[in-house]
Amino acid sequence: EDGLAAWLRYARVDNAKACLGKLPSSIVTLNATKGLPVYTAGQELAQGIQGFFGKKLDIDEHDERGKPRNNRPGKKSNAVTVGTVAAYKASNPREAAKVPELGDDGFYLSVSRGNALILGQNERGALYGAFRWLALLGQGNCSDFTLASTPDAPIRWVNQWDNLQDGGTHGSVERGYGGDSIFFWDGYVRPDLTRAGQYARLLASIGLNAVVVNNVNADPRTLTPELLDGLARIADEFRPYGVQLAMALNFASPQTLGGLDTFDPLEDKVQAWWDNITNEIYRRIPDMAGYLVKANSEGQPGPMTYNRTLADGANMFGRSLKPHGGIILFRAFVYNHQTLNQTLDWKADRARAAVDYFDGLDGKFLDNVVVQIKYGPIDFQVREPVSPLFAHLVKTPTAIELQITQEYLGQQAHLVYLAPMWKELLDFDLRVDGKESRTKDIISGKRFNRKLGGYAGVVNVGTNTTWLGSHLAMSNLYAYGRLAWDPEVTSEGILREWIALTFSDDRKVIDVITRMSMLSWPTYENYTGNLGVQTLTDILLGHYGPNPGSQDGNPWGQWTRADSDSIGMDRTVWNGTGFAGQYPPEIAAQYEHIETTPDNLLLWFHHVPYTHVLKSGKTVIQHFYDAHYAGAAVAQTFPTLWQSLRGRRGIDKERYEHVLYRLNYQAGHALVWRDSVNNFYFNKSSIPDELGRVGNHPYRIEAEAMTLDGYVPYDVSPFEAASGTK
Ligand code: BDP
Repeated sequence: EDGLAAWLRYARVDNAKACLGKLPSSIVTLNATKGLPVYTAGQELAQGIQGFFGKKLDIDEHDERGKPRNNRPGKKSNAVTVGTVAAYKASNPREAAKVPELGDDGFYLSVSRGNALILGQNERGALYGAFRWLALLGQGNCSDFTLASTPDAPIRWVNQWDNLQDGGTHGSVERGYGGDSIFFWDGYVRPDLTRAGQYARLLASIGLNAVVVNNVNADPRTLTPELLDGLARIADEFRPYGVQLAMALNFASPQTLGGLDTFDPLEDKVQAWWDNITNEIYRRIPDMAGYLVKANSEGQPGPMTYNRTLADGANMFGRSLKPHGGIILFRAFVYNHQTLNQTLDWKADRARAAVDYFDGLDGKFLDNVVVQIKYGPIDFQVREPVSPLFAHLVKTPTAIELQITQEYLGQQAHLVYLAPMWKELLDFDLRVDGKESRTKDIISGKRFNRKLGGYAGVVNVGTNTTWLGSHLAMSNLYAYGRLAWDPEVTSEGILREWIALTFSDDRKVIDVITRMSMLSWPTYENYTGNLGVQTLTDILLGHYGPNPGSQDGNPWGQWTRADSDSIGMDRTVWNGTGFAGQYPPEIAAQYEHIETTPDNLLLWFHHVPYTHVLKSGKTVIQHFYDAHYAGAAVAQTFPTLWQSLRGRRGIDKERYEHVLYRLNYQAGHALVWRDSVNNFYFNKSSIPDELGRVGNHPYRIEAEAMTLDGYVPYDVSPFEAASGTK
């Protein structure tokens, strides 16, 4: 098992025999066309049932009037029928009338005594229904049931930060930790796109419906004819799975690629250039989903270059896409990384940027523009409050941007199961107009009565057979899809299902991996930066190991403002940057005061002495020391827990070794984290650890004390990240 099949292994289930009598004996597809989702659904059902139970089913294709296309003799009675509601109506109007109303992409699934009916509101809905049933069968659940399910939000997209070419500072997938791009190589679309199709299959199986295939830091060359032809080939690989292709654009393309003397969004020739290129794209890819644009952010060009508003910029794309039914996801991640400087301006605060820049723009966007907002106001940290921008855009559809690739969260070398964090963010009640306003209901469109909205997940899979670089990290992709479909499912429920399908439904396997995974986010938070101080990682380069000293004094501005006696970013209105005031009044009031701010966000909102006493009765500094020790201690238990699964069903040698290697590494790196962060704050504050642990590690063998052939000691910067500076 190399991970390529992920949760779609279709491995034999434990009680296969018990199910045999309850399974259909054939598959009927309604009006299926090869290369489209209903056809794919038939194939998946055959493959899945054969894999799970060893039972081979024939596929009978029925035409648009419900008549068999291939009249096989000896037709069996029990069948699983799969198709769209419309196709079912044509052959079976009376039964079809009983099917409950479904929303876009929804499905109806009814299993009864060896017969199954899987109907989609559209073609891909049928495929989603087939995959849902297969997920249940794969857990050994072959009981009768009826289910009608419509996704909570229409936008369930994946963002890939793939570069056309290798040689960027981070290789060919920006913030990707699973190898090179599966789409691009050497400036072109790869000749062999097998992996693109396999990826689409995984995404469809969890209800995801579009992929932005190139980096948000977009290369204008994406729009050259050769590249567009290549993108059309990717779209062809996606189509059988109902996954649509979308593209990230570089705002300055009319100038850099098109040779115009401007990219001002209000110039007619610029609009005409985009209209034309958009037509060119749709000529090749008629079902293209739309665009994603990062503008005026981290050096990227945008409308503000010409003193135009962000709405002027977004609407320009909206206009070009409109005749084709496409949508534009315009990112809210707008901030000026050059002028933000805390040393010059005490009130400078990157967290404020999104609301400040979008202020006054609500209602000014065309109806096919969606604002894509990172979950927190800064940047994918281990704990952030929900972005207040969700509460400001009432007339404008929004999507939440989550990160499946663990950029600041251990880069897949650390186990961090993210569903519990996402659920907290999605469940958070922003109290807009004093009414219940949960993030999930804002983005789905329910709260403000909008049609569009949803989810964008930065996934960044690569050519590695494990997709993300780690087998266990795949639970995050699985959870992302399941939550985008239905944010009510529980983190633990998702996990148990994913484990059963990825490894096996062996009770112990499920329990142990669930336990480790559910512990993993709080554990990582504990050893990398707690109390809302953010992940104390290196900020200027890789965003990986500990480097608390790099957090302050640079314009990228994820600041802790730690000095010798106090720490935390004062974001209050009365004395700080005013960020707390960007929330609706009830929430603003809560964050404004130390007493009502939850401890886990204390240092996000307030600047306090190290000796400040928390609700728990501990001082901030002692909590820091203790939490880093506690987190690192839990990480030490992961390898042992995993080892208890050795030889269990589904835990094959290849994956066992791969996972064990990473967990051992994590256990070690957690100690490095613990000691660097603790030493750093000990050096700053000079307040000793009550338990005498910090700065005192008698059991450790220091690297500089070893005699090793071929190794040379050198000075490490920052020195706290090393032992004795070496
Ligand atoms: C930061 C990443 C950077 C991205 C940027 C973004 O470090 O690689 O380009 O976000 O989301 O987190 O645009």
